[in-house]
Amino acid sequence: MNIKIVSTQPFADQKPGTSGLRKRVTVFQELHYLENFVQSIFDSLEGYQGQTLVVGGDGRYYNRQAIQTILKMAAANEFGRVLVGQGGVLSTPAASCIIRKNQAFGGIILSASHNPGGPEGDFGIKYNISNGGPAPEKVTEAIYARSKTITAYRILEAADVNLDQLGTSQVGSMTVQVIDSVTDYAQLMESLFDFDRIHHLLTSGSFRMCMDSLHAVTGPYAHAIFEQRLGAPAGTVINGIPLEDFGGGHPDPNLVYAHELVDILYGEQGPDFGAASDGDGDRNMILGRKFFVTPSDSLAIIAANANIVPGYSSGLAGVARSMPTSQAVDRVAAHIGIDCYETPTGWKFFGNLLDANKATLCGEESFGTGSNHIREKDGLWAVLFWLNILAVRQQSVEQIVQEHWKTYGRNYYSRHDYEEVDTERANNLITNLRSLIPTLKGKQFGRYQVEYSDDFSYTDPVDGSVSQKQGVRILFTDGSRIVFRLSGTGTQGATLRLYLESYEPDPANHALDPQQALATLITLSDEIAQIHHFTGLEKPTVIT
Ligand code: G16
Repeated sequence: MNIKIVSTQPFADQKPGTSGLRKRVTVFQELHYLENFVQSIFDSLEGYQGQTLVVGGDGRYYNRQAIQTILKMAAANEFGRVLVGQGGVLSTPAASCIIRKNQAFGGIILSASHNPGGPEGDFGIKYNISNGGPAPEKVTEAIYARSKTITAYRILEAADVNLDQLGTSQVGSMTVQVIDSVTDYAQLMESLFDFDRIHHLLTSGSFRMCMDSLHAVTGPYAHAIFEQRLGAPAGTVINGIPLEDFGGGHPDPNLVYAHELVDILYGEQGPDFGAASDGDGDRNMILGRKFFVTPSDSLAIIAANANIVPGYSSGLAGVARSMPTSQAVDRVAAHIGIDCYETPTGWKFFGNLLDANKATLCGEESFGTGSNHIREKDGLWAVLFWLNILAVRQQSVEQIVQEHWKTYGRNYYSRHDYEEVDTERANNLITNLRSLIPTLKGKQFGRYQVEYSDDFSYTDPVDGSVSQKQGVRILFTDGSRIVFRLSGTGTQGATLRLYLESYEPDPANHALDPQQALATLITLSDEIAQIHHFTGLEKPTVIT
């Protein structure tokens, strides 16, 4: 066994963002770049020798090469066993499921999520801890600190592992087990949902669905679960073959990038239900016939209907949402009489709440929903949850949402993104906003009066850790909100996110277009933050 100790120098830019380290593929291909980060991960962990590591990715370009490197480094760093998905593929939720099921020490997930792939696209790497969830900030900070001082990494000189062949082999004294990417995850789904009822719905002939996997990782999972297990006709899953560059598309399940699905659902004779998931399978978009369900509403509706879904019928311990996510779920929690937690953006902040059984369901405006079944958000889980609700309630998606609004009121919601803004200009905008915070309280802007404003800070109720500067929010006396923050997942310049929300209790006013309902707040946000002035952009690049 020949372990090489390779001398290296630190890279200054290996700070993990909202969800791991995301960079252009070309950056990861630089000499030692990937290796430095992987060794920094290992160096910030304790007691992993002889333990199990789970490795897999969303199948994007560079996935296979990176996995071969990681296997040799894991062996040289004395892991005992690695479980790797066949072909190097594991969706993020499946990786979380497999870490938990096998009581692994942790996992390395290779993905840049919804960012485009291919040689000129993005790549990413993140570490998940033994609960199956993204490493909390204290771990990501330790990795970053190590990446700034690293001088060498360890790698075994060994042949590549055949990732396509199921079975066990050795890399030095470490065992590598290539496992089926789908089986464990599909079994977990079957344990949570009423598959008989969903099967009946999908084979009744009166209900049609379309699932768009956007040529990303969920293709094999969706084929196995919806078509093979639940009986949906072949062709229900579209773009179901994963491609290294996602077919040139942008694997982001929203109205802009999942336009093929949107056209199908909004066309004549469209199906009853549509859904899409992202590059690594943790995000979801839910559509009815000619009807879009916002992620915030989806979370609220899932919470309100959990009692009719087997895995959740014994009640919810609580719910959690990221701060910029709309407050629709808060109303459901208040109605049921359970706690609702507000966390910073990033799934890692839900981990402690789920482990401590303070929350059962979690969700984010960024098309992410999930539960305590794993420690990642889960795209196909959300689709199955909706199918279970539809199978029991026998109503259309639109009817279910409208009844929900009638009961709880409607939280009009939209997010405006300003992408690829010059980083310094974006930072100036936020600095300027922060300086305005003390002056805003009580101020009147037309019909809106500021109730309070702050830069969101979160104290974790389980371990007491504090995360500051998580987004500038301006709350008005009528419950409306404007939130500004910079994305932590982009790879090019900065992305300014503007989140807008207003509450409408009266069903007579529930049929407005959100941009229309939020028009005054949109104007106001530019007045306060001077978005055009600072970003130089006339209008948002993406509206969701
Ligand atoms: C990641 C995080 C999410 C977050 C999203 C957007 O999702 O896991 O918690 O909401 O990024 O973050 P930002 O607003 O900082 O860009 P994913 O699906 O990209 O892994």
